[in-house]
Amino acid sequence: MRYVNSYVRDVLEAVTEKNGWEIEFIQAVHEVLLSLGPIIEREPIYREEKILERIIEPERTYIFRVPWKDDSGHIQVNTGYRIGFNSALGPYKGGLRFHSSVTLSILKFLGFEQIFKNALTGLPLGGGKGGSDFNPRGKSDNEIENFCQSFMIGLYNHIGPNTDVPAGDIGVGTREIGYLFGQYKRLKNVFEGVLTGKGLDWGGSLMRQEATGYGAAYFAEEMFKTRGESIDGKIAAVSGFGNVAWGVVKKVTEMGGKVVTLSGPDGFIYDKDGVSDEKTKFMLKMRISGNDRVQDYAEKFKVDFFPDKRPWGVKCDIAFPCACENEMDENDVRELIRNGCLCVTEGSNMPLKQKAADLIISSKILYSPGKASNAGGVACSGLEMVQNSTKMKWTSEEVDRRLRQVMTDIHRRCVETAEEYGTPENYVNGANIAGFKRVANAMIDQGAT
Ligand code: 2IT
Repeated sequence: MRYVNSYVRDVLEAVTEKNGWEIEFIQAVHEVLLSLGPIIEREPIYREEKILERIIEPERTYIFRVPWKDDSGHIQVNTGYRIGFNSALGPYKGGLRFHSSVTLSILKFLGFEQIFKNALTGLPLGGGKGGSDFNPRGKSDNEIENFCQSFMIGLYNHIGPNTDVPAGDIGVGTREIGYLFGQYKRLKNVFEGVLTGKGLDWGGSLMRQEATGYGAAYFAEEMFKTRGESIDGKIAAVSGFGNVAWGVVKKVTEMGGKVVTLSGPDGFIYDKDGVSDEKTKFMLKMRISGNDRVQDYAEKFKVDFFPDKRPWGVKCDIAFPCACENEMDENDVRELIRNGCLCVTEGSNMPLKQKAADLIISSKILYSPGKASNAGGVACSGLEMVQNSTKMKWTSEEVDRRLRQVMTDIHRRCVETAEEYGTPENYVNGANIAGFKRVANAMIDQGAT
């Protein structure tokens, strides 16, 4: 089990008492703080400076009403949120999630994770997250636009290219970013890089769509290299069918691997021939349809569909959870181990329940936490910000080269830090300690903020 330092224990007890009902946030705080024992022990200054007490408290949180009119003319009301969690390294940066499951706890967990993820990229990015409990499923394009415009009325005063730069997440893609951006421009009378994930003709970066999935595949490749192996010839199980899964499928296939599963809230599909080419394009159609179901794939390509099941019982060499938080439990991990899985690379944020993560860490499986392996998305957002502020546009080769470099650097940082703090091959400790160190030191430099 993990070594628990007394300062870490005290802070965990306090946060649990204070925010006990925020289950996902508490889970994320445990996941990070339980890794920090070795560095906290070595550097008493973090305790003296109350870094843990400060880092678990968002710098600011906006919660606002989002009224909008549906197609039948009725007023609907949702809750909008934007959390600026930590700005020690740069403007708040992180996505907006539009999903029925969104609560303050979900966004606090995502914002907290984002701090360390963004720090790991080495780019000047603080951590933030936002969104709404708005459910895009079954909504018309007109309703989505109405909602986005109203959401931006609640938000525009609190964001800006040097303050807070939101992006997409679940339920927020290029279309939504477009509506949000258009409304911001109108309200502020300025065309500036306030959001990332923009369309390619109006400030977006090439490769941003691909970046999260490609980054995860690059990270998995780096992990395999440490064991003299590669993705080439490997079978991959992927969950989800959205933006992250799409990028993973494309890059893994290009690297010579074969992706045999995708999943949705309705179940999973098994495609023994592999998801590739036109099937990959169909993933985009499924996403845009707003139906939120993967069975359409099985019907279209005549492959097996397993209703209400997750894909982790399928025999695979690599598992890429790319759907949502807490999508894998202990039993799933046991199945993967039993079937000889070599590597679990997280594409989504905190997909493993705490016990599932503990089990996998104690196994020999290569395992990377999302804050390391899915950092390619936000890293590319950071590159979009650079292009916006210099009014330049880089080629896809240029962006991809930088993305790959960022992922290789994150991998190296994780490996070196895990070793330095006495837990070799533990990517969770490596990622948490390396990310924490950069943020904590910046916080100390900047005084009691
Ligand atoms: O979870 C994530 O890293 C994102 N949704 C991307 C955030 C960003 O600012 O690009």
